[in-house]
Amino acid sequence: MTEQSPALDNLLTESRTFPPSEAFSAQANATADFYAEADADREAFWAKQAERLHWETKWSQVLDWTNAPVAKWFVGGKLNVAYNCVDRHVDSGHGDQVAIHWVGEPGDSRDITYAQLKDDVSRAANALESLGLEAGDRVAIQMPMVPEAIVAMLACARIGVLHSVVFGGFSPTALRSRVDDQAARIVITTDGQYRRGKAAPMKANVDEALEGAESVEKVIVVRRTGEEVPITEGRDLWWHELVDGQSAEHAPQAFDSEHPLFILYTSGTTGKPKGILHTSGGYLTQAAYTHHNVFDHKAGEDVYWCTADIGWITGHTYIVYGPLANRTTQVVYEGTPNTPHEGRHWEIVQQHKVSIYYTAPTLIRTFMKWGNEIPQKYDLSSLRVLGSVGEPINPEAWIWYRENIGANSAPIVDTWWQTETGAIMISPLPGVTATKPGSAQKALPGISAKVVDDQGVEVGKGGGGYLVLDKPWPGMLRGIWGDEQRFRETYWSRFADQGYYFAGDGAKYDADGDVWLLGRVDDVMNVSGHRISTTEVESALVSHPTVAEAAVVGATDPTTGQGIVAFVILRGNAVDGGDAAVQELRNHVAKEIGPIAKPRQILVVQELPKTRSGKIMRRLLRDVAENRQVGDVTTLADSSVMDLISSGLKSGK
Ligand code: 6R9
Repeated sequence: MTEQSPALDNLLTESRTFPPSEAFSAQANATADFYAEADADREAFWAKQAERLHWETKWSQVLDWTNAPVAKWFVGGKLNVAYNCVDRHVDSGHGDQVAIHWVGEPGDSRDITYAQLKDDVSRAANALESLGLEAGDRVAIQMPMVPEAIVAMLACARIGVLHSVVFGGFSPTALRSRVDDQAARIVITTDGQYRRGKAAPMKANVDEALEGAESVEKVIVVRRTGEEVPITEGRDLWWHELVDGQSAEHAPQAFDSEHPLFILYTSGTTGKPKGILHTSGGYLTQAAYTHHNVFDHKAGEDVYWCTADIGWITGHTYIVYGPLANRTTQVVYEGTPNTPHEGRHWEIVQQHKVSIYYTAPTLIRTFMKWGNEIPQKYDLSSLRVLGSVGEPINPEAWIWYRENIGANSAPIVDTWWQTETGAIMISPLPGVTATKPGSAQKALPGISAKVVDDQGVEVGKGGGGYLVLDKPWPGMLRGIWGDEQRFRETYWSRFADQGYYFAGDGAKYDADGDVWLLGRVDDVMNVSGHRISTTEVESALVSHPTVAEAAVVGATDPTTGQGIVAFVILRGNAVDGGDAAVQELRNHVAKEIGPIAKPRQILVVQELPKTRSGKIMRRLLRDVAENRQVGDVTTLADSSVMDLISSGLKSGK
C-alpha cells in the first residue's frame, strides 16, 4: 500500500453495559485495586501470584528478560507441576473431593477424586519411567476426552517429559508431521473414540501415521470403545496392562521453573504447523491466577466446566493445568453437544449443578440456531459465571448467552488469548468490570496490551490497528520447537524497534479505551480504501432476526479492491432464502454499519467450514467467493462441508 492506511473504521455502535451486581462484587475474588497494584510493581504482583503454587525451591529473581524475546520467569525456582495439580490437594486434606466428573458420550460416567487422580497419575508416571523415558523426552498424545488423556498429560509433567497433544480428529498426516517434528519416543492413543453416537477408529489412524516413524519406540493404547485393533508386537502396549499393575507411589521430582512442560502445535497462516513451547513455573502461575480471578473460582464450592477439547490450548490451560492447580471440581464431557439430543449440555449443567461454564462463540451461535426452547427445559440456576473464548463474540450471541443461559445476571467474561500466550490476557473481571457485549475490554492486572498503528505508535480512543503485547508475561511461549528463527520472525519482527509481541489480531479502542478484537489481521477487508473487519459485518448480519450464523470474506474486486461476500445460515423458521430476503439483509448491513459495508453478495448456505476448535476457515470461503478451486480442507472438522457449499451454489440454492 502506498498511501497511509486509514484507521480501522469504528463501525459498530454497541453501547450497552452490564455493571456487576453488588452481591457478586461483594464475594468476588478479584477487586478493582488489582490493576493499580500490578501497575505499581508488576514483578512483585506476579511474585505474589506465584505463591499460589508449591515451590520446592523458591526463585531468586522474578523475571530475566536479558535474553529477549526468550523470557525466564521465577529464575532459580523449582517445582513439580503435577504435584501442584494433584498431590498437594491430597496432602492438604482434600483427597475425597471430586476432581473430575467425567461424562462419556454414550452415557457412562466416572467420578474421580483427587486421591484417585494422584494414584492414577503416579501409576502412569511409573509406567512411563519403566519404558525408559527421561526428563526432556517427548510423548505425543492423540486421544479423545477420556480421563486417561488428562492422566497421561500429568504423568508426563510429573517426570519432566514434554507432552504434545494432537487433536483427536487430526489426520494421520497431521499426526505424523507433529511426531516427526518433535521426535516423539512414545505415542499414547485409544482404540477408538465416540463421535456423534458412533464408535470411530483412532488407533488405526495412529498406525497409518506411524508407518516408518523412526523416533517412536512404543505406542500405548487405552481401551475405550472396545473394538478390535491390530497390535504391532514389540511396539504396542495396552495401557491397562502397562499401568494398572504399577505402584501408586511415585516421588515427584522438582524441576527448574523454566523446564519445558509441553509443545502444542498451532497452524500458522502458511507452511507447516508451529510447535509452541511452554515451560513450567510461569505458565502454571498465570494459568492458576487467571482461572481463579477471571472465573471467580471458589475451590470446593464451584463446579466448573470448560467445553474445549484437550487438543486445544484452552483444554490444556483451562481443563488441565489452571483448574487442577486451583483444586477445582470440574465436568469433563467426552462427546458432541447434540448427542443424543440438543439439550445435552444443559442436562449436564442441571445434573452436576455446574456454576462456571466456559465455551466458544461458535457453539453459542449453534445453540441459538437450535432454539431458545431447548435450554429453557432445564434448571440452569446453578450457573453464576459464563465465559467465551476462541473468536470475537458477536453482541447478539453475547446477549443471547446472557439471557438464555445466564438468567440475565451471570457475568460474561470474553477472554482473549492465544496458544502462544499460554493463558488469558484480555478479559473483564467478574465483579469488577461493567461488561460490554462483544468487547474483551481490558488487559488483566499484570498484563500489558496496546493497539498500535503500522508504525507501532499507540492509537487513541476510537482508533484501530494491531494488537501487541508490549511487556513480557509469565505464560508466554518460550519459542517454536526447533525453529528459533521462525519464532523471532513470526512474533517479534513486525514491531522489532519497539520490542513488541505481534499477536496477528486487528483491534480497536472504543471511546472508553476498551479493546475490541476484530479478528485476525488477514480477516480485515479493504473496501475502497476503508478497512472493514469481517467480524463487524458478521455481527451486523447476525443481529438480523432471520440470521443464525454468518461468515464474511473480502473477495478481490476490480473497482473497490475487495468486495464483501457473506455466507449466512438462516434460522430454522426463516425458510425464505430468496432474492428479497438477501436484498433485505444487504440493506440491513448498510443500515447497521453504513453503505460502505453493504455486502456485494450474500450466499445462503446450510453449514460453514470450521476447524475443530470452531474457527471459521475464511480462506476456503474466499476460494469460493473468488471462484477458485477450494484449497486444503484437511483441518476442517467436517471436510464435506465445502462440497455442500459449492454444490449448493452451483444448483442455485
Ligand atoms: C485461546 C485460543 C488464538 C486466536 C487469537 C484471536 C482468536 C481467541 C478471542 C479471540 C476475539 C476472543 N481469539 N479468543 N478473538 N476475542 N475472546 O483461541 O487460542 O486457538 O491459538 O487462537 O483466536 O484471533 O489470535 P488459539
